[in-house]
Amino acid sequence: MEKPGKRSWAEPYKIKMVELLKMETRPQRIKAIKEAGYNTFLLKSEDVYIDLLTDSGTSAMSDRQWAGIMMGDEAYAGSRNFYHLEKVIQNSYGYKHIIPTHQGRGAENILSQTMIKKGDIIPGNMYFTTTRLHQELAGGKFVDVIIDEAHDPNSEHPFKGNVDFNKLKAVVDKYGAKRIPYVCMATSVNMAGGQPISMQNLKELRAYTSKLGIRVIHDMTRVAENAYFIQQREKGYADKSIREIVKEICSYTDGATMSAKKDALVNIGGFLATNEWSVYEEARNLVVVYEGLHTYGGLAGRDMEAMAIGIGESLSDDHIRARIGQVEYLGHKMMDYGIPIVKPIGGHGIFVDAKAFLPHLTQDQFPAQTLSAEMYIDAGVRTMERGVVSAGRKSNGENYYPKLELVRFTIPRRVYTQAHMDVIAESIYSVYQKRNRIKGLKMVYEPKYLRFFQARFEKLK
Ligand code: PLI
Repeated sequence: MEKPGKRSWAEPYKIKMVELLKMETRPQRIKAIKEAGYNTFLLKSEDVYIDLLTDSGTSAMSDRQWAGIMMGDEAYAGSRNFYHLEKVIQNSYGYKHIIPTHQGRGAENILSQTMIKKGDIIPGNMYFTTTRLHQELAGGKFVDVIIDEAHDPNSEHPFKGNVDFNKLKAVVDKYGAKRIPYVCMATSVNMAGGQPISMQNLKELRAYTSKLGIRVIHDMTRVAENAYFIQQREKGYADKSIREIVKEICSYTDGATMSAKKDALVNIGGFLATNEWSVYEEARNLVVVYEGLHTYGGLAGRDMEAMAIGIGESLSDDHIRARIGQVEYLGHKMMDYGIPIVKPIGGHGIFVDAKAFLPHLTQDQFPAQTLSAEMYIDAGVRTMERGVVSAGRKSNGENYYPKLELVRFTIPRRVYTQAHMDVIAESIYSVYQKRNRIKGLKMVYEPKYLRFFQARFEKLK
């Protein structure tokens, strides 16, 4: 028998409970996606076989987290679980003041209302849908200052989440530092394909903004995944733990918004963090208007306990290695089949380049939306459009036309097995083989905000 070459890794957990899946027939799936207006957000979950819509709130909690759920202190004020969560966030991330929120966008709303005035400019390393909308609703304007490579699916730049200082300086020169309340810096940039920012770039960002008196606010939704890429790719970090790297990242920022539904391994929850007392005071005042008292912020005590425990688990090196290892396994399988994907492989999913996959469709025929629907029809795999539909419209009504027209195959944490990854790769290969015959879509219903969630489409004849 041949000796193994590179040794395999395996998940650092075993399975104690399973959730049974149902697989519909192809005609049933064709009917279901038509009824859903060719929008995977409008499918019923029970009609889905493998659900890669998002990694948000879809991860499997550990036995310890479930035990924490039983330890919920459901007091209206001053729940023991809040103080536990506060301590874990302060120790793990280093931020001083914490306000829990029901999820990430709750924190974005409060942050935007606290910091942004009408006419303000918020530079950021690529937009995120809910983040930008809250900035706009508060009267601000988002300006993209990410490096050009982030918009190129084929660029192999190891840190596509980096800020381009020429772009940032141009924004400062044009508008003046006084109109910039903060730079919105995301770790593991979602819309670029889960791409990391380097520690070096972040240090330079800190030095540059400090001189001008501009804050850095951290969208830390997937900070542990970013830390993994720093550990693997950046000089000087190979021997540092994920925990140490995460803490260093946070130390170069003034505050953060967090959707704990991703990295932190819970089904619901988020928080706003700040090192400034005055920001905390204002935000603490607003949270009671939108979320709930500042010691629960829209969460049950048990949710805060699960989050406190999940944060600890998310910072384990073994966890992150297996999590990103699984994403990379799927990515390499797709590349072996010749599928055009965003490179390098990102942290939370595989992003397929729909423009390259369906080159005969124009962006107005929604290639990514189309491919996402086709993936569901082929094998019941639910994915998400991240292209022109997600990008939405500018305040003047014009469509944003993003360079990236992607379908995201998002991998929930600790949920699916390697065999599921094989099924997904085989399914996309089968769709790829008949790509020339795939027709595009037209939008027949468009909601005003975040249209990708509820828009409806029909097949072009
Ligand atoms: O979905 P929320 O409200 O808990 O979080 C909003 C949010 C903020 N920032 C980033 C980078 C996100 O990825 C994010 C939510 N992302 C979702 C739902 C996703 O499917 O990627």
